[in-house]
Amino acid sequence: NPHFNSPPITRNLVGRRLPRTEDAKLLTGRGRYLNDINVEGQLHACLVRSPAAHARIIDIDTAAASELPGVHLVWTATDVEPHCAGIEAQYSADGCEAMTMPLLAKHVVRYVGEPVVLVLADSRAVAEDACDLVNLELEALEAVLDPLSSIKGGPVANGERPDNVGIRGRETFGNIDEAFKDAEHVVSALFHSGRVAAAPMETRGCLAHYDWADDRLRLWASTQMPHFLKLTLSLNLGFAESRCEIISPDTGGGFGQKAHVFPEDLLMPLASRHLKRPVKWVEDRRENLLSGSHAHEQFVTIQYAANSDGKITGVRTHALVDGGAYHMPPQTMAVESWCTAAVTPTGVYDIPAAEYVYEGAVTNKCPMGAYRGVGYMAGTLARESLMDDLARRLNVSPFEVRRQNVVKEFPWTNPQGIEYEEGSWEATINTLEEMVDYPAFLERQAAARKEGRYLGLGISVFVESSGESSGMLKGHGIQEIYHDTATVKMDSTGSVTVSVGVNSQGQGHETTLAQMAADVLGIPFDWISVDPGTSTKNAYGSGTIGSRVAVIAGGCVNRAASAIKEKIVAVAAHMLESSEEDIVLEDGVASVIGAPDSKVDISEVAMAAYWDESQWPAGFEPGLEFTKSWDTSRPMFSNGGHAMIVELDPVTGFVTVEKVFSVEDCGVMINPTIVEGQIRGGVVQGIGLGLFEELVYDKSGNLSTTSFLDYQTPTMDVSPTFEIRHLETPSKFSASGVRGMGESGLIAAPAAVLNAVNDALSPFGTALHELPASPERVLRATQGIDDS
Ligand code: MCN
Ligand code: SMO
Repeated sequence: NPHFNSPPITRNLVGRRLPRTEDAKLLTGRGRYLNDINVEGQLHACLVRSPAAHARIIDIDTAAASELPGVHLVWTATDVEPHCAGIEAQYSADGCEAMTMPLLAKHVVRYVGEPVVLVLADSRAVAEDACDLVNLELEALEAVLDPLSSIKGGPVANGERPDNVGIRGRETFGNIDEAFKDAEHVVSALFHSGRVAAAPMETRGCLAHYDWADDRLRLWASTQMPHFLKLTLSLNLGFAESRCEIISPDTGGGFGQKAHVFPEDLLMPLASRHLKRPVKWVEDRRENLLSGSHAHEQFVTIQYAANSDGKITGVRTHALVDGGAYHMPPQTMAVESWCTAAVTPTGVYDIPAAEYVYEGAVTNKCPMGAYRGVGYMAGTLARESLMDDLARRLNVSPFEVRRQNVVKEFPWTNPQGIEYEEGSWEATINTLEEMVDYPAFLERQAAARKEGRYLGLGISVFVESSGESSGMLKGHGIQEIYHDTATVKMDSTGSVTVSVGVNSQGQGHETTLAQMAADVLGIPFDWISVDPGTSTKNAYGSGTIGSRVAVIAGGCVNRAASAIKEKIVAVAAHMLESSEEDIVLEDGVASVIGAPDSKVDISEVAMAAYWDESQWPAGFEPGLEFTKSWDTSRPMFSNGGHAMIVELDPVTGFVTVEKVFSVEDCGVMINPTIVEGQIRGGVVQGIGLGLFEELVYDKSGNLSTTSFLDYQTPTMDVSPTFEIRHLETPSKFSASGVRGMGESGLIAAPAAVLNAVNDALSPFGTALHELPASPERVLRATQGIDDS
């Protein structure tokens, strides 16, 4: 695939704050979500889920459930296994061992919430009642719950990995031992980020309709990876890919959770084929919190070696993820510890030597999946919080220690050999310092302390690899191919349809991809409608993950639209009796440079391109439609940072975020309003991780946080005010110079929260190294109890 060597188009709509096309529909309640879709004759599914963390299945008595009026099917593993033995997952990072997740547990259950029995009935209520009538006879096995001890061996959580290791690896770059031997200062800490859930507002679900008359399967699914889901279905269930269509309706958030393939996604098509009836499954919040995949829990030990000036000479990172009972397909538990260790340790800093270890512990808990900033969040938390520990040790400001270590010259190659083309890394630190007015803050903080009020300032800067691509993965030694296509079609009246292979969960692609296409084609915005990957009959794609749509789908759209542009220019040149080089397309009009009266509407050119043979240049093929693919040739990085001011209440331990200052550099912004929405949303989720959210298992492996009463997500009442500034370093390697940014808020905000809390705690002489910084933990810290 070609590079984009320079921004190939004039910017007109790209960069504008256009209101989102999709909002009129979504904000007036006219969105069509999965649960709004019904097919005549559909049955409703409910699953019996394991009540035990680890147990042998002695017997499953389904007789009473089967006899309940309205029940059509009751399946256990024995019924399902002949069709599909489970979903195997293995990531191509070194030391990642394959594991298979069964569709329904057979012989043994391995976490509370694991699917055991599938019931289909006339309504969800009847299906739930039938589930209550299923009698599971279980014999308890020892539940393996502590990742720190399980990774060393002992009782086994899942017989497929007798050593409890899902992934393990180590790498060394540069002379790390020497760096630590010669160090003047060594700082180190263990950071624990709590187990959380992505908790999208719309829970998981799918509706399978197997049409036996023409042997076709249609699956409506709330997913971020429709094409991958289709492939998985066809490979595992024996559906030809051509007989299978995935339709993704409007989606109420995914945030990484819907970037998986779940057992339920395969069970519903299987059951639909078996009964020759449509089957619908929509989970409730309890199921979503129990088994919708968990996220971000890691134990990261990090060490810096620094010389007497505070220049860091080496970094050691050990990242351990509590991976749960299986690899979550397809990305596995590698998404956390491997990603943290391999991608985050040097960040924006010029550190010549690095060593890292990554480990994934298999435990009897819900499997670890993706959630916005996957792997990056825990790594950034460790790197940026230890940076503040170093600043305290050296008695310099958090801005100063970062400025001293930040990379100042580009291109920069980190010790692992990853090249960063360009970034505004130092400018980010300076801009944040200016935005918070640091000297003024210090005065305000000192004055407040005299009144018994505890203010804190925390900062955190990041570099985010965005535009997930084959090039990015190859840079990290991973041999997985990502690629997408887009189809752009201008019809004979000039209106345009853009189809991409990636669907939206709320990111605003219908707006931003139209802005990009409009600029290439020189037509008004409202001539374009974007069909955001609603059916897999459209273009092909690797999913809305890794902040890749602006870069990758945008690149595909640019290439397909550019091919149409060439044909429009050819016909327009013919119509205007000019040469192609002299034709410009702007505002829906094709005109000749230097001869403004020589012009024709692009809609007329389009009509001619289809229906007027007399206007076709020699060899012209009629029609204006192209499908093009694109993938970046190399990793694509954006950068930025956040500063937060918090106030800590020493009586309740409650921390309030007063204000957030964000700096973002995602190259050229397609739509600054959308970019800012992404920052605000991600940062508020980061405040949730930083202060409130935690999934808690009790001593027997039961999840005690199964509703929004006990799992506390952030809401408007804790959302702070924001001040956002943009820096703009266009990429030379993407269409329009864009870089991705959809995860940046959540990548870096939790570190800023912890740093701010620790700054507020400094008069108490303690610092927290654990998230969330909940009121209990903060109060203990004010009493001088150091948990770490
Ligand atoms: N954008 C832009 N200019 C840029 C870069 C991006 O205007 N230079 C716009 C894009 O066109 C897009 C949005 O910002 O409308 C995010 O773009 P991008 O960074 O390419 O990320 P993706 O579109 O690939 O979205 C995925 C990303 C991920 S990985 C998670 S997780 C996440 C996130 O998006 N999940 C979300 N943001 C989310 N937002 C909502 N509302 N819901 C989710 O589930
Ligand atoms: S966690 Mo985002 O779906 O890469």
